[in-house]
Amino acid sequence: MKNRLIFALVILPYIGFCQNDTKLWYKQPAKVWTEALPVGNGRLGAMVFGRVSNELIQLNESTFWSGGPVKHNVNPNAYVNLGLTREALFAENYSKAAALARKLQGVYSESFEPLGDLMITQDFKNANPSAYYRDLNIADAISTTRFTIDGTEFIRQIFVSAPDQVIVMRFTANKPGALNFKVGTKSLIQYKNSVVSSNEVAMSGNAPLHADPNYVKYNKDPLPYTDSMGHHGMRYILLTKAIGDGKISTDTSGISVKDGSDVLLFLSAATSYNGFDKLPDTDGKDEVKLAAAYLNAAVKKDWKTLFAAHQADYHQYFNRVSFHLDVPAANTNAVLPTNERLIGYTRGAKDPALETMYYNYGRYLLISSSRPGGVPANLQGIWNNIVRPPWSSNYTTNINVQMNYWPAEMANLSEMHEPLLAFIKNLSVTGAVTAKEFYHANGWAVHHNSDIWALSNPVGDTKGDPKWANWSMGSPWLSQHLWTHYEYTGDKKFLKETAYPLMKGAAQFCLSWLVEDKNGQLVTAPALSPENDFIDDKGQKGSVSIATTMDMSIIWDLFTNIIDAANVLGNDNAFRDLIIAKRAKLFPLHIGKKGNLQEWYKDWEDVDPHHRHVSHLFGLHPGREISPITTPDFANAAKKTLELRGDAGTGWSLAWKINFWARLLDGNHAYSLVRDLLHAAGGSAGENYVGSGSGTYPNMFDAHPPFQIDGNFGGVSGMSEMLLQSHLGEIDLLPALPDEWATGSIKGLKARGNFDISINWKDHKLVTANITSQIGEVCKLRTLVPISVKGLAVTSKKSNIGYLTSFNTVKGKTYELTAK
Ligand code: FUC
Repeated sequence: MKNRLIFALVILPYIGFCQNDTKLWYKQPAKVWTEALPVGNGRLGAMVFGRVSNELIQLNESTFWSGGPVKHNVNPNAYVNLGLTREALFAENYSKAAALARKLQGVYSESFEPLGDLMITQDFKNANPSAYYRDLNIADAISTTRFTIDGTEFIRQIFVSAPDQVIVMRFTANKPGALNFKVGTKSLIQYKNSVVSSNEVAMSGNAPLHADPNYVKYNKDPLPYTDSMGHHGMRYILLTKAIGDGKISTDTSGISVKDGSDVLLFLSAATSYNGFDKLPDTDGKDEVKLAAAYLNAAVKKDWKTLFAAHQADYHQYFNRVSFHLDVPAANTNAVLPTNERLIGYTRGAKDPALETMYYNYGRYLLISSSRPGGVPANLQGIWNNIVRPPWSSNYTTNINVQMNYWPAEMANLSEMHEPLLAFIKNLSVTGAVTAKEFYHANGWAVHHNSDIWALSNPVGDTKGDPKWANWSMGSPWLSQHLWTHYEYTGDKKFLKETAYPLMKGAAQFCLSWLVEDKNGQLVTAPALSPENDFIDDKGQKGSVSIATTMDMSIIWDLFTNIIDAANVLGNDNAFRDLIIAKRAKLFPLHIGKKGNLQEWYKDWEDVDPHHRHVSHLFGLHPGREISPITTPDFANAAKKTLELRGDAGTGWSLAWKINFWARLLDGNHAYSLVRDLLHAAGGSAGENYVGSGSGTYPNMFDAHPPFQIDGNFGGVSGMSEMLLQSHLGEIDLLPALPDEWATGSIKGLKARGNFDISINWKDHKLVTANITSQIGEVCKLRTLVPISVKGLAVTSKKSNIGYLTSFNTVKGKTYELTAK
């Protein structure tokens, strides 16, 4: 203990580790998956365990899913039952409506599959390693494992290159000839190993043709590899090649390296996935050719060249933003290995650098799991080691996939949003068939589950609980991302050619889906408030009802965005006017008897008042219908709702609540949820971190539990919203700064209108800010103190909250603000 203190207080400050916010490090190898370290390039992912004699690198490829293109018209009875469900709902027979709603359901989504394991065996004859260390350096996107055996230091480094599309590992020993190891591959999916050449091996096979979700237990074969027609799931291949000194040889068990000292291992993988609508076995890509092309190009380059290209690529994204908080003088927690550091933090240590590290880590994870041209980050990003993973590791649209992308624009990673935007386009194709065949509706519809095949029907197979399966607001909610992308970039071509037509399609679905209640107001029926249950005024429990607040808020949001978009584009006025008229008839928000924002059509009780979903606050975040600035009464009601719901929740629920409290301009409450999200999962001691307790695993993955990446991303979004908001047509600087973040700075955030923002603050007060106007929009600022703008004669006007300052900007110019 004494030694540790001396190390912490005397040595580490010199090496600058005290403020460590870019290195996850450990003194022992990973025992379990949530201790292993994730690396990735958006397409290829690896989990590095850092074991000494039996290293394990678990591998993923983002397009490797079970199944094939969606087969439509899976439930021809849906439309008739939609009518019957509505009849039951308007007759207030909610249990009958729930039973009928099941009859609207179709097939389940497919699953994201693990590719395989790379096993590295290094026989040290039971000698004990000393000086063991492993880390993940998120400033450079590289992981290192280092240890010494019998006086020889062994180092293994691994990164995943986006420019070269391969995983590169380097093995070194600081004594010539000391490097002896074997490399083998295996998979939980059907596979076969073969030899390609004297230094290259291959593993290949097919994904399952279908994978039942892990909670579906009634099918005889939950994981078929073929059907009666002889179809197969997509093909995959993993190529592994060693290059270096020493003697390298191969056989079907893998690659052997003898008497080397510096060896590179290249991993290249590809699948036959060829788009959401193509059969991957008969109409797939040539995965062998693809993987070989990546590999053969990469092996011609040396480590230095490959690493330099990787650095240049990664840094262009990661270095856009830097977030700094002043650290208390004796921050001894920050010098601990990450697992111990999380436990210290959970026990109450102040460690602002851990909070900024969580922020940086979320940005790292987004850059590593979502790249233009690829598929969106799923429930686990691109990291999954289970064949029937939790919730199929799919795209869940009643909160999760959207949360993955909340930080994309504001944290200056707009390009990483692209896979989701492209996916939405795919969904509009399958969703048009679903809308038509299930409901005889216009436009496109998406329900709560999807997959790489852009599945859009309500899942559940007529047996699923409607409270999740029948939620139908996927298309309007996802459309918000199209509008947000435009708002941040100002890209009118994107708005005109891509976003607006898709948003309009979602609005057309909503117009078909809405019906009039007896008061002539437009309502949704069936309507869910994911995944909560009510108790109606007769004491009946149910989940399927009419016009939930979430449904109405999502539709209000889409309609408002459509109106704004049509005004920007200056066309489609007739449709805009129709939407204006319909928006005015939407069933409105209500304040309940407890002073809360009403969740249901009527002021009913909740079966679980502390339910993890708080979907009825959609209008507060990610929507813009509710705000203390524009609608103080509804904002107070939203606050009451949050108080009644309580802070506790799953990982993503905690993350969402950070965003809610930030939007309520309550930085201290948001901050206390940041602390909850960063809890070592499994209780304050953090020892039992597998499978219980929400918060953060030792590798800093979010614990739902189990691992779900949405909490990591929602956390970044929430922390950004504490420092900058721009959803109300103005840029609010430091809207929810907590007491604990008294002094700090953030550089490179984005605000809507395509402004780059850097802010410095001291003793809880704004000091200076720099705003670069990328497209020359008018800059409207809200600050808690009056400001001056260098070179401009502007005055700050007092407002209901803080001060407003407005000025015209010139494209490309930076404006320097100073607090008065
Ligand atoms: C939603 C949530 C669950 C979980 C699942 C993947 O249905 O209610 O908590 O996050 O998605």
